Amino acid sequence: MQVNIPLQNDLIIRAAKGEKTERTPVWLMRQAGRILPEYRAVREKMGGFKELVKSPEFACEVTIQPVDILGVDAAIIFSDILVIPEAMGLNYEMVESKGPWFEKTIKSRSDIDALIIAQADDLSYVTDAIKLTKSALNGRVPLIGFAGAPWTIFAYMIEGKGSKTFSLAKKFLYTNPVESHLLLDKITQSTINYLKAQVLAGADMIQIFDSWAGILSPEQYAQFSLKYIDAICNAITELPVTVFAKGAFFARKEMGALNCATIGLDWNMEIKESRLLIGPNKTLQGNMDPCLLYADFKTIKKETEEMLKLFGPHKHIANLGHGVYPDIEKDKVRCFVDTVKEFRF
Ligand code: 1CP
Repeated sequence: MQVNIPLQNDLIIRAAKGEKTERTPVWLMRQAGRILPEYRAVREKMGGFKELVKSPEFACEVTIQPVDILGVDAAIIFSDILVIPEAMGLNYEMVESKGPWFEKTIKSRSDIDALIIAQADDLSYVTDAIKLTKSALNGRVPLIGFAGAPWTIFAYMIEGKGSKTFSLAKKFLYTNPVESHLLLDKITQSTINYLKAQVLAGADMIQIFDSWAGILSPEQYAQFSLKYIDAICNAITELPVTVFAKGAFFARKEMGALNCATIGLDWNMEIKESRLLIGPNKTLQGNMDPCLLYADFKTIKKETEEMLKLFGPHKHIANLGHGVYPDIEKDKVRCFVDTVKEFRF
């Protein structure tokens, strides 16, 4: 059952809705796992990444770690975007220090026909983790649910692993456009079922990660990605949705027209220009260069304050422009978080 405890800190929700807030809220993409030794200790105990993702008690524990240790204004459920291909019929392995690997990939129309449309029940381990985490958070901060954007999921399903260029996935777009749309449509339907289940389980916000947006041309992006993100935004209207499309600087104007509350910016997207392109209505999230956190404390503080001033006092959720890198010291992350929390306009 959904836990209905009032939120003690709802800054992020209010900022996403465009309401005025006492200060700018802050969280970090990829804050759970990666940087915290406390995460690695739990992962060690579990034996592997997938075991961790599939056990709600441990997923709950590592989801809450950054709230306790870093003092962020939101938790993000510990899972991965690749649970969707798996639920549709493509099993993945998470290879130590290499990343994801799919034994089977999509090569033809019959491969696409063999995939199922994922239903809520296929991902009950994630919704169970959300319910448990909501109850354990006890209203301290909101819980963010998430999914990959259909194009980014498509890219892994065709490629079978990470890639710098995802040229196999792009080749499929050029050589099999009809089949590409069939697959993107199946992923979109699965993602909507999955996100609806996350909402029902108690997520307070949703983020869509289009990590490989930037490798498409503007025309391809409109046709093969934005169209499907638009369908998801039109289906998930119960709570604020954030769309983060890494590298899609060319689509900012179009993103301004999506039926979502917040647009995530990466660090290449100039803040004032993004506001002009996206328009006055959306909340913006981001967008510090993750590498700033390699700098000294004084520089981190100064640059973070500059960023806050450029975004202005409202309709901003502070974050990095992409996920925090695994080798960043946690005190540097804390410096970024504390600078945002102490800053007043
Ligand atoms: O060794 C480990 O413990 C595995 C490392 C790891 C972790 C901690 C992976 C493998 N996934 C995750 C969790 C994860 N992934 C979260 C949970 C919460 C958090 O970290 O805060 C989230 C939100 C994701 C999202 C995700 N997974 C994205 C989108 C965001 C982004 O960074 O662009 C992507 C592209 C993935 C795929 C993935 N999962 C893991 C890796 C190494 C990758 C990237 C593979 C590649 O190189 O393409």
